[in-house]
Amino acid sequence: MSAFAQVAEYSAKHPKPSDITFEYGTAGFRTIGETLESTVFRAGLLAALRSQSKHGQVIGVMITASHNHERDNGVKLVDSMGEMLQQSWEGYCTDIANASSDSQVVDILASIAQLEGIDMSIRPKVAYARDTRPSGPLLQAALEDGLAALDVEATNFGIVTTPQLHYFVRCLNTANSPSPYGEPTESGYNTKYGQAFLRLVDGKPLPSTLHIDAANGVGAPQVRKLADAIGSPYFNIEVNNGDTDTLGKLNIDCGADYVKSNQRSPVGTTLVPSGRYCSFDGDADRIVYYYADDHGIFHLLDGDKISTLVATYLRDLVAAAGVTDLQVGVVQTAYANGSSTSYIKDTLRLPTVFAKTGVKHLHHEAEKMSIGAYFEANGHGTVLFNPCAVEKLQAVRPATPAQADAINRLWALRDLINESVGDAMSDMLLVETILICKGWTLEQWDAAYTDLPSRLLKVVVNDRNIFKTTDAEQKLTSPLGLQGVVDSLVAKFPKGRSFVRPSGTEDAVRVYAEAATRSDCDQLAYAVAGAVFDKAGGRGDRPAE
Ligand code: G16
Repeated sequence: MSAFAQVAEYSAKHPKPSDITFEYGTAGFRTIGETLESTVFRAGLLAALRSQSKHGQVIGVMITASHNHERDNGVKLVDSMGEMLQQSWEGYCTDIANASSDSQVVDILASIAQLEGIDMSIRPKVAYARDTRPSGPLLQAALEDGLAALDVEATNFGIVTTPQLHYFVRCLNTANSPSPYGEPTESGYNTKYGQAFLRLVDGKPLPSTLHIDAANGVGAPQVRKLADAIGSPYFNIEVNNGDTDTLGKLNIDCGADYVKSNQRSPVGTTLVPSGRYCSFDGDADRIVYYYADDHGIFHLLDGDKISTLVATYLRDLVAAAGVTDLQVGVVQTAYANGSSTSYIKDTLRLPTVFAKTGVKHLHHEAEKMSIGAYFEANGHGTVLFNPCAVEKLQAVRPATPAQADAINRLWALRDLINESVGDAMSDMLLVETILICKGWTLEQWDAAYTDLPSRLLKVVVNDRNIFKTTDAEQKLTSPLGLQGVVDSLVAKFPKGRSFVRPSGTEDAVRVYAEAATRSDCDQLAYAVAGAVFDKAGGRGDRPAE
């Protein structure tokens, strides 16, 4: 009997909407939740094939739309080391999602199996989870049909954060290796990261309460469990926007994306000078910090501030450990504030490279560095230790107690960091560790450099697919002539910089601008957004200050 014998029958239960073309974008498929049943079913089929192509290793499937509106949902595949799906498979995902009939679904599976030389006798293994969205149960049922159609050995991790699922996948696939990543359970996750945190902060002065805005998403229950597991005044938290039961609250006027884009505190949070605040996004893979100064002015500590803090700390520890030839580097995207890039290059004297938006792109660049810190300005990122760096650290024979301490701290930091993907909870513990060890307030952290004023806008257009970019998404090649308009607007403002790119997670075009003053920056951002609206089929209200 063919391995795909049952697929057509199951597929008939999840017909594809004829009027939608799906695309595996920045972070998998994302659109209105109810329209995604066929796509999630088919993602289950592909996850099975991917597992077989990896000789039966576990592949993850996460049902989430992260920072997007509650009515949206999405699905993405997690590769065997907990990283994002290998890019060469993204095309398969798009192809199968758009197959117009059940028999075409089967044909595409058969052709992938042949192209990839897959041994269909291997039993596939898939681990899956979802966030708190109302369309989650419907999509989960579709996924389970996809897994049943190919007789997958499936593990349901329930409602967890996206980075927790990435962690579980890595744990499952390294369980019998010389370096197991950890226990693939929520409590294993909390114990691993919690214990590493306590090892690093032990004996230091206690910090004040950290107020966490959980975007009314899955991060709320999970960070409470983490705090219970840590059970120490070193992690004294208060969770705001932690309501996952009331419909219509997820990511609304709160969460990391709202705080970063609007540069203001989330709903229900009144900032008190010297208070400490951070926001997760809806599936807790991003984090930003913020505070109010003595005049009540809001200050944001975004992904750039996190990467510079972390890179500085790692650079100093590597120097104290006396390891030669071990270079800390930083990966950024075009959204990185110009001041942060100058600070990394000129003050920290660390190498920095640019990648396209999407942590999958940054991750691959960071893998090339000895110790690579990658963060998008929106607060999505992590740190990677490359195997050569690990070997060099293992080879060091410390000559002094200070050197031994630095090496121990580097190992503990590695245990504290979720190397599979950007993770708000692990990143938060990392930032907390560094601040506690340095005895710093958020204001002291912020003092390293001053951001150029920046603005991020969204423009809704008839067809965002006409927008094509080059040069790490900093220049438009289509629509023809629009880049020239952007360049002429940028030239009018001192320290001006602006770029336009289509979102891969929302039906919109993003406009970023920065300039020497707030007023110049806003003028530039709205002028570019207006040009996009006028010249590329803007819909709804024309962007205006
Ligand atoms: C996802 C990706 C991020 C990306 C963001 C926005 O975040 O994982 O790497 O920066 O989307 O992407 P775009 O500008 O293409 O819409 P999340 O937190 O929504 O998963």
